[in-house]
Amino acid sequence: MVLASEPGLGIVGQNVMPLSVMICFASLAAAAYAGSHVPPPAPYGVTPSKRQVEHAELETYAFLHFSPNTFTNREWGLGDEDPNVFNPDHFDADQIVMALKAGGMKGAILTAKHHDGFCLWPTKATDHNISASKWMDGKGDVVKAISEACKRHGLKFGVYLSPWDRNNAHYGKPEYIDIYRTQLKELMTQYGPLFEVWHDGANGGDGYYGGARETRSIDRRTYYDWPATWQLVRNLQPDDCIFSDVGPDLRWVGNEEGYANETCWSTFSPAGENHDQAAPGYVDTSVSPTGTRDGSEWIPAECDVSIRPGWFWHEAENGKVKTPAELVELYYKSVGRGASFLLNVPPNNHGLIEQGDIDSLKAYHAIITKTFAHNLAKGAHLAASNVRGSDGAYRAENLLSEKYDHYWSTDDSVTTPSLELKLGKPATFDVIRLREAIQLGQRVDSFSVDAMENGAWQEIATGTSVGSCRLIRLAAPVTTGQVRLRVTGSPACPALCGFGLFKQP
Ligand code: FUL
Repeated sequence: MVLASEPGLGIVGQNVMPLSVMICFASLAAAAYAGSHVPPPAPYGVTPSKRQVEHAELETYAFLHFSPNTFTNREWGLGDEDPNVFNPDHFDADQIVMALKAGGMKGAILTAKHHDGFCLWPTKATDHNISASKWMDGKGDVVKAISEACKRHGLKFGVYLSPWDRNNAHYGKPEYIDIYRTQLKELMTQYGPLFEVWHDGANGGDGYYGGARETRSIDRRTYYDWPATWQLVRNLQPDDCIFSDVGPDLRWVGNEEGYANETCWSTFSPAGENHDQAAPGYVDTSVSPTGTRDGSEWIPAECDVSIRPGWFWHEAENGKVKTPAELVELYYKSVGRGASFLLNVPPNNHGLIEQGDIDSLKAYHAIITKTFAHNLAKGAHLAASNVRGSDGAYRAENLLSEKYDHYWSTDDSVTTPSLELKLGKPATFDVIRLREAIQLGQRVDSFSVDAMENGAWQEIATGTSVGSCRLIRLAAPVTTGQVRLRVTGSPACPALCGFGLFKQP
């Protein structure tokens, strides 16, 4: 079988290459490269779906928290807000999306409905929606506007739909599940292809609830019948990744500060708070930042964080926007640990992104772009201790391909190989990047990188989990003409498709 790889297409990284990994997942395990007689390594453990591989390539994308809270200066609206409070006087979806794009964001996830229950689109499932506000004479649709702007500017679009609804009179009763699913169905069918749907674990408590003004709690494990609810997403948007505390496609990393654990597995065995069946809002979050080595499912971590202290815009926080250096740090601690980086950039009460946020995003993106613009390992002469079946299909040079379907691999019995790179002339670098061919599972347990210094190998870095991307920043720049990668632990022969040496500006 021929792997449908297109020349020049590969892992996106930050502005490194255009997107696309075209792999026939179903038959990959049994396939060999065209012209190769040596079968590829058998997948190790659980492997990602095509939609998960495509999602991993995005690396960074944005959250847009926008709701009545933007106008009432709250983080969690009670649900009794007058729809007329939602009144952005200069709403400009292009300005919002272009600001995200300037920050290198590859997609945007809009809070179509937050806990306060106000829907930013004219849903038929509740009157508490945008058509009840005077904004645009009740003809506005923020979901449509943002989704179309994303399309215009080449970003993917996704939605956050809060399961908790502090406005709805039926919340907590069976009727609400139909309402929630109707809303989900509308979002899945009216706004084009979605790349992610976000199901928050925050759920239940006090609220307006149609005037009852009481506290309502639900059984987080059973109330939504999540398998049936998610089937609806699968049926209507098969390429849409479903996020929740427990996946099924992406897991919450367990904190809202935007970082994963240094060792972070894309595999995860979700467990409930009492080590029983897990559900959104009911999960043992102590495992979430690390994942589970050899876990039962492929559910990589997503690191969500706001560019400001709050999720919603508050005038008082205009001076508290994260600095470019802080955002760069978060990039290394999320994307650089095999997770994705979901950065919230909330529109203000005019319906615009603040200039201070834009400045920070741009400067952050400029640093990341400059850092990864030039891979100093490109063009190196490579010598591997072993190549699978001595077959060119698995040659060492594939390590520099940045394409999942072009990887360096070894014989099944060789699990701790090494590879030397002769750079041609000495180069100075302070960032190392490694990638695994994740369609074959997460294989590598640990690795080391050495530099030739004064005629002897010196270990300059060690790491554990790799997955879609592993970045290591060195304490100080290293100058050398020879680098060595050693896989020091792997339960199966490794399959690596990316190695980079970079210099931070
Ligand atoms: C949390 C919510 O309660 C916050 O308001 C915010 O939406 C954040 C992303 O998720 O659980």
